[in-house]
Amino acid sequence: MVKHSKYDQDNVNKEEHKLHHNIHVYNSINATRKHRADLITEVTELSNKVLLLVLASFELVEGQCTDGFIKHGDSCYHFSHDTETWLDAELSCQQLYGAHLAEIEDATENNFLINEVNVLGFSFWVGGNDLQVEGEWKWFSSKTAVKYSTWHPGNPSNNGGDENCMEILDGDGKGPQKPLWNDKQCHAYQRYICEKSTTESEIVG
Ligand SMILES: [Ca+2]
Ligand SMILES: [Ca+2]
Ligand SMILES: [Ca+2]
Repeated sequence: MVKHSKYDQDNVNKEEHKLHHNIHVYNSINATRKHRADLITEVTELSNKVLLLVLASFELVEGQCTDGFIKHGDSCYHFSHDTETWLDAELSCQQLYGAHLAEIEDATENNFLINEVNVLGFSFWVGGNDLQVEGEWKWFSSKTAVKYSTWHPGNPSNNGGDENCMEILDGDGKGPQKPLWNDKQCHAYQRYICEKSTTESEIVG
């Protein structure tokens, strides 16, 4: 009887031990699962962060201007050293840089450009023209009407009936310079300002 009871007790102990062992195994499996889930979450968060960093660096590259261009607002500008007729200036902007002659939308953009023109001390072609209809000034690339303007007093003058292209005057080098716009004969040779959006990629070839 005692022996039998001892046997039972041993069995009970064994079962209890097994049970504890199983609970322990179960708990550790659960802990491993949780650890794994935590790890996956961590890795996911980390790769999201890496992705954001990569995107941010792309944004940085995209928002910059290529060599020879100056950034202002959402545009990059190139002030040429060579001189061209107005049409060849536009073609140079397109073919060399994937850009166009600058289009001046507002006072902020104009102020930025005339400051640069003041420093450089030359007159520059920009994209305005009235080639299609005399007196109707349009921007070449966007084909939009010239709304904001800072014409030199008495201009556009259409002197000789043949002034259809827009330049930013260099201020004649007199006193405090204040470059203003002038209409000029399109076949004159001038430096020129190219403009392209910071998000446009450079056209090669
Ligand atoms: Ca512009
Ligand atoms: Ca004209
Ligand atoms: Ca004029």
